[in-house]
Amino acid sequence: MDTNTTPKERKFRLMPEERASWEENGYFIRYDVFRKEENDFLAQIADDIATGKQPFRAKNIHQNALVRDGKTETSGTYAMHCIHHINNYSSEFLERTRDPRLTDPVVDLIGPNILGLNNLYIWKPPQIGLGFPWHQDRWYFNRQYKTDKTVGTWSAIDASDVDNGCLYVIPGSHKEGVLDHEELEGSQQNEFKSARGAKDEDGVAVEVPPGSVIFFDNRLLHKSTDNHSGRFRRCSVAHYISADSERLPYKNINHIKPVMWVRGDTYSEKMEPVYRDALPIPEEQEN
Ligand SMILES: O=C(O)CCC(=O)C(=O)O
Repeated sequence: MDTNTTPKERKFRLMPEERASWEENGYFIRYDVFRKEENDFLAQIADDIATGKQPFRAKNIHQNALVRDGKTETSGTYAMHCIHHINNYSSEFLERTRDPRLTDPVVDLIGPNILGLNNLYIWKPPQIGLGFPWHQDRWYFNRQYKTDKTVGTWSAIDASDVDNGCLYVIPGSHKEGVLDHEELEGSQQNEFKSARGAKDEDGVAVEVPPGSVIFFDNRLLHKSTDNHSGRFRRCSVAHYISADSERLPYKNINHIKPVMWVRGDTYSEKMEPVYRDALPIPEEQEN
């Protein structure tokens, strides 16, 4: 499927000005990609997972660190930080990951055979939502896969601006290689390491309305700030990798990251295991 599509057949293919921005800046933005109803539907699924309304648990679900550490009290989705690998549990998120509005341009960037890496949903709740330090996603991917071909997509569920903790990027940083990453002193969420040497003064805020998608090179330095507003700043992040990549040896089969089939026909056994279906873990099997 899709392996032999021509650019003309791909309705949402990459435009020349987008390629120019991709090459020069390491990212481009598309507006009005997803309709409000589509994003509301997805957000409801995430909320239902977080609040136990789905008949399964997500394994990689994290509370906001201030709530987790007893520094503030709140509940429900107001207490959430994010879920990793949500398309491994939710067929709705998996469908979104495979949506041609996300994958058509990705074909033009890394080829027709595409797998899905980490897929992340972030709530960043009002007043307490925490930011992410400067980092390059490729630093993480380089520890798990041998490849040059990865693309990140960041889809805004809500308006995202400097008040509620939008993304910041360092344009052109994708050309400078991958920096060392280290534990950040005082980082409350302790989820991402920090790229050594990245400077705040080089960053630009990427404010986007709901329904927009930021496509970014996984070597692009990016961060986000805390949410100081009274609004949520929710987003869905999907990362893609070319199917001709290779997994690096892993020590513990239980820690192997799920990779999902997205589009195209071929992937080698070097990327196995590759999953086609979302496989929610029933609550009774969790312990
Ligand atoms: O959405 C955010 O606040 C940051 C997300 C991010 O940096 C990432 O997923 O790599």
